[in-house]
Amino acid sequence: LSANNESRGALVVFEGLDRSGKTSQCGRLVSYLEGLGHSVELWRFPDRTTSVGQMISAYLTNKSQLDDHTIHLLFSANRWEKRSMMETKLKAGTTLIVDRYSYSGVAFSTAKGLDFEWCKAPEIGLIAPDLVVYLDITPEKAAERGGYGGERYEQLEFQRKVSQHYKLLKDSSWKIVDACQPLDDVEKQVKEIVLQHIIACQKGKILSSLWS
Ligand code: NYM
Repeated sequence: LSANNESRGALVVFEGLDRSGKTSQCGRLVSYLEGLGHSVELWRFPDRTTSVGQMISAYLTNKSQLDDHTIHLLFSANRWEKRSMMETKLKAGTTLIVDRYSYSGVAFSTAKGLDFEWCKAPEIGLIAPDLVVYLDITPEKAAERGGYGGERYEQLEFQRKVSQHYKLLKDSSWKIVDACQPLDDVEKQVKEIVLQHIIACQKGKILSSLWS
């Protein structure tokens, strides 16, 4: 597949519980797509490099305390500050592989008890992914994978709630991949699904906005 100036890149988002394998799969996928000659970049949210991202990072590592609504809006602001760059890249033909997006924002905050519609509202108008790959793993299996780190939210009971809330966000852009399979099998499925979507975007699939 050769890059074509007329065609846009695809916005591919990976979602799933902590330790579902998102970061490994995103890395493998990007190397694979680069090998095929695609223009592709790996992004992640939170993007801890910006000043908003540094506030988020301090919160996640328990160096600061923030009201639940406040941190929710910071996660959203962190996506908004990258929105125009995201649009520019996609229109220039670069595919973006994004480790977490608005679905994490809503699933984690609603798991804390915040209102679902309130949580979705600040995400309205962000670019809608062409594809959401949900790496499906039970919270118990995820916990067995070398255990969680020390960040906020990385606890079994909380991950159970996140898992339930993710399910409420599933729409037609989602593809559920069984993340309990061996990594190589997950990788193979992911590659196939993503390639199909990249081709659809090259053929002129229209960019749309959340949540419509
Ligand atoms: N997280 C991530 C949220 O609570 N809201 C968001 O909008 C996003 C993008 O941050 N436990 C949570 C999920 C993770 C944590 O993510 C940090 P990572 O992928 O471990 O850096």
